[in-house]
Order: sequence, then C-alpha cells, then structure tokens
Amino acid sequence: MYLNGICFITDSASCSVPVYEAAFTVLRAGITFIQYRRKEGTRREFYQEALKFRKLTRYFGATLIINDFADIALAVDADGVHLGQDDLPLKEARKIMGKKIVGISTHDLAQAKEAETGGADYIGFGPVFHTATKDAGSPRGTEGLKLIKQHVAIPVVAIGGINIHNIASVIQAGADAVAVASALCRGNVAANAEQFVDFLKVTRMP
Ligand code: TZP
Ligand code: MG
Repeated sequence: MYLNGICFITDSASCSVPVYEAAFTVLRAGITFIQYRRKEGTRREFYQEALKFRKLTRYFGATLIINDFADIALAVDADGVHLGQDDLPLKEARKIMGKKIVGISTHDLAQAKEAETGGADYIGFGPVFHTATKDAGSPRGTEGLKLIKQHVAIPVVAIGGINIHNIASVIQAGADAVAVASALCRGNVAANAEQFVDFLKVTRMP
C-alpha cells in the first residue's frame, strides 16, 4: 500500500482528457497512489466510475483512496477514504471503515493534531501554494508544512498548487507524499507524469 510518492488527484475541470484516461497514463508512467475525486454528477455515477478506478488501480498494484464518501469507498473495496473538515467526522468514519485507510484534510496545526489524536492514518495539508483547482483558502507555504511536520508523526500529504518546479521545496519541508491534480492533468499528461516520476527517482522518494 502506497501512502508516499505522488498522489494523483482526479479533477475533471483541470484535465485535458477524461480522468480515467489520465489515471491510466499516470499509472503507466509509474505513479502508485490515486485519489478519486469527483465534484460533478450523481452519487451513482461516482460509484460506477470509482468501480472502474478500483479495477484499474488493482491492475497496476496502486493504492486507491475515494474522496468524500466512506460508503462508496467500501462498496468498491477501495483502500480507504479521504474526508474534509465538513465531511463525515473521523470517529464515525473509523467505525465504518475499520482497518481501511482514513485520511483527513487539514489546514492548520490544530486540525492536524486533532486528526492524529482521532486516529487518522494520514493527513492532507494545504493548500501549500495558490491553487486554481479548488477554493481552498490562503496558501500555508512550506513554512506551514514544516510546522505540521514538527508536531505530527503520521504521514503528511502536501497539497495545493504543487508542480514540477516547486515539488523539491515541498519534499525539503518534509512532506511524506505530494498530491497533484492540475500539474499532472493539464496539457500532455504522459509528459507531465514522466517528469514527476523522474523526479521521484532522483530523490529516492518511493
Ligand atoms: N484540496 C486542497 S488544494 C486542492 C484540494 C483538492 C486542489 C489541488 O489541486 P492542484 O491542481 O494540484 O493545485
Ligand atoms: Mg471532501
């Protein structure tokens, strides 16, 4: 199970191709961690597409996390669920998810500590930089990320505006994994993915 390296976050609005196609391309390039995130359509459509993502990620031996919905994560036998501050509370999610992964989005130290104490398997932290993908609040910067890493022991997945030019600073700040949407999906997905995977090779970040 991979909770490290680069996590590809699906976002249809910033993707030059259908997100399933993009997912295939990034997996083929060597990315091993995907979060299926979908903000449009019905929950039925979400489920049906998530099922396809489960089959695809199994084929590549990659980790699949479902954004927002614990029931759909279980229904497709994903590896886990990712929840925000306005989603199902961590305590309730844990009851439902059992030993599967529960990740929590956090934006400050208090939220990060709360998620760790509450038994989250990892936290998302951000936005580290400005992002146009989501209305995610003000950037926390790599200094914000460093602070979180000083106080939290569970894996920290940095998110928000991360691209091939600034990823080194995010890793230097201590991120265990880096979540990327638009910098993978915009333009030539294969070329983008190749650059990120090459970067991982030189850093020895798995
Ligand atoms: N949560 C915080 S920032 C963000 C999410 C889902 C979007 C990340 O997308 P990008 O395009 O990598 O900035
Ligand atoms: Mg959410």
